[in-house]
Amino acid sequence: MKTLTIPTFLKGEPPVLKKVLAGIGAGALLFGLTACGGGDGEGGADEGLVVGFAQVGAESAWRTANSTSVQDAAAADDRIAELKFVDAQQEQERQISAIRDFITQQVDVIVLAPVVETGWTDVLQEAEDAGIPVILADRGIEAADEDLYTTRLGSDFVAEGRSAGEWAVQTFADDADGTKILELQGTTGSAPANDRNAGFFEVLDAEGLNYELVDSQSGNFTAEEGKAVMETFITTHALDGIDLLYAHNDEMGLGAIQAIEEAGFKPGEDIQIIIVDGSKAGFQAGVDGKLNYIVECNPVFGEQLMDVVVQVANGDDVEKFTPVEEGVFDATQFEAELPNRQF
Ligand code: GYE
Repeated sequence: MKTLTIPTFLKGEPPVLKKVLAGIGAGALLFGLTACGGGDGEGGADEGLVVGFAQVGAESAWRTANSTSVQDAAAADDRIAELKFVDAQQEQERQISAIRDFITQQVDVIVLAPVVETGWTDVLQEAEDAGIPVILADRGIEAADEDLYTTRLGSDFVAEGRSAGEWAVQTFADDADGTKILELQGTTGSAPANDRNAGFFEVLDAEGLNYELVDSQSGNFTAEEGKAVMETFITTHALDGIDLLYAHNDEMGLGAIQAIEEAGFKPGEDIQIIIVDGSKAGFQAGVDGKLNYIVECNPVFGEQLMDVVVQVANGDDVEKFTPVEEGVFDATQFEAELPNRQF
């Protein structure tokens, strides 16, 4: 891979210009640029892009599939010289230091999957000051910072929440004494937790469903915490009379299913369950009759992301948001769909 030392007066320039300037051979030497090594051995501007990716962590099957998709796509893509991959273990601080390292290393493009929505202003401003474009992959950030990234490629989490809400309304419309709901939220402050909650209750309220949100807690998108929160729900509220569990991802839903079974109840029957993601394990639980509805969230967008990286590095116009296509699945579809799942 190529290491570049960029003079301060070039730091505000777009990456393409930096690359072109870096490739001017003798001129580059005059300006004090040094280039050594080389991804594909061609040297200069043809070497390919160096991309820094600050990933959330490895909290779920979705996340692992997403990391694999991005890493495989980068490795197979001649336009990419190197992907610097950082697993932030679900900690924003680690993502902030990863971005600062990417800036120091003068990567061409930074890809960030922000663990939470807020707290990005300073570090994204630093990237902008260094002339390095930032692409959000998967999760979004607060609207106030929308000028500090170029584009986001990922899911429409509000739409996912609405899909879950529409199924709940159809399923419980005739429940005269009111539908009692438990919610297992994703990581507090994350875009998918905020939006999956908002879209779901927006539909329930708009459709006038008679419901009560009995409890709502974060299980941090992990099976372990999902199970622990479900155990607390069972201790606090018992399960008799609870109609529906809405889990913001597969892992928390699968953890909750264990807790429900250990308490002597039948998941999918005594309490209906919605999950979001749609991993193999999630679909298998559906085939086994342990959950009732799956809202798909698609992590396999590595190749699409590489196209966006190249467009952004070239300074092309890109949409501010590109949604990934996703479906929904009920009990009649679980078995047929299971073999199609990629993660
Ligand atoms: O649903 C969950 C993961 O941000 C869409 O993060 C992603 C979510 C996904 O931990 O399983």
